Amino acid sequence: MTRTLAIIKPDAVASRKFGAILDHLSREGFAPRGLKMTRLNRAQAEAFYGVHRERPFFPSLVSFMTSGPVVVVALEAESAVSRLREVIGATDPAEADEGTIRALYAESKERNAIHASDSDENAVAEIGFFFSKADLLSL
Ligand code: FUP
Repeated sequence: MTRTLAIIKPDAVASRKFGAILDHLSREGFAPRGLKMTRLNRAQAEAFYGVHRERPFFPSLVSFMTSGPVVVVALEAESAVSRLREVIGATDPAEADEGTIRALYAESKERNAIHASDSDENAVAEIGFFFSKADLLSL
């Protein structure tokens, strides 16, 4: 078993789709190990997406990610990182495979419902960004 981090983004929380997304993750075999609702401040959003700092979409992305609450969940599964990337689909929902979370719930390439870690190394860092060891529990 390995771990990954998902963030259900402000679009999906505001539109009350986060429950359906958590259920989708559960049905796909991901076990929650840490879960919280929080609102990112500007410094947190800029740090979390720091790799994109020079990209033209960065200011808009930070503004969106700080626009309302998110639901952050540390998930455990076999090959959790690659499995979750499959389950969420392509960044742009118009390009996401049918039945993926972004195809089902995302509004646009920016307002795309969910974030998922893209490597095991980033998963460890991103889980640590939101959760202390004591926050991570087994069911
Ligand atoms: P992903 O790993 O699928 O979340 O995609 P990226 O790491 O490439 O991008 C991170 C976030 O930046 C996306 F979820 C949405 C946003 N983004 C845009 O708004 N426009 C773009 O052209 C690319 C990414």
